[in-house]
Amino acid sequence: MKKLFVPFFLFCFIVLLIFFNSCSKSSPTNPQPTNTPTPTYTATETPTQYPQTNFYNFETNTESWNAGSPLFSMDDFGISVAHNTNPIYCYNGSAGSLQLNTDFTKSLNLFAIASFSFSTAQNLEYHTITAKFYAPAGIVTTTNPLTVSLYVFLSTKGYSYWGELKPLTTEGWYDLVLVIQESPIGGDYFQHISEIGIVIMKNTSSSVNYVGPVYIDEVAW
Ligand SMILES: [Ca+2]
Repeated sequence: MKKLFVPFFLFCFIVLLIFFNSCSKSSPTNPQPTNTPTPTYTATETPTQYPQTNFYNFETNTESWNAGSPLFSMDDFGISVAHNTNPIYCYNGSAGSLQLNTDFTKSLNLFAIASFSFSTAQNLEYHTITAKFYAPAGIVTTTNPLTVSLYVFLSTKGYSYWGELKPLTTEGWYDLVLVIQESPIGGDYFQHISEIGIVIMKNTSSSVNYVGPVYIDEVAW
């Protein structure tokens, strides 16, 4: 039964991603006055982003990050997390990083996730989530590359919100960013985040058949 959750979960993510991409495209922009010498109104100020005060550096352990999501474990798919101390894969000379062991050889394995689940839902409106991600040589390609992104998830709504999908085309470190503004119209979703994570996606036409680790470090928000 567990295997049924993977395509379903993936499908939900993709549907929600498309929905919120479409929402972002319809966001209003401030018109530029062209012939009015004195503005008659003051535009709404851009809300201030909160400073990043939460840090996961993985210096001594995995800091309660998991493979998969609280909704499902990825253990059955050969995907797991471990603590890495090889300095090559620790960002900026730090002592540790999070190792996510992936397996993209199986037909059902179209993604791999490392996540952190909050014991109580968090208000992440106006927070910026950042992370460092290391792609080893074996997982990169320029043809139909895998992508990596940060995401946040609300288990109570079954709702996810993703950052930019970065294609894994070169070996090395990637900067991941997810800027969270106000919640979508009619909701306070971003005030009740239950999980954050990093997801690696593979499309079905990709020829990448990688089995091995990727690395995550310096997650902050
Ligand atoms: Ca570190």
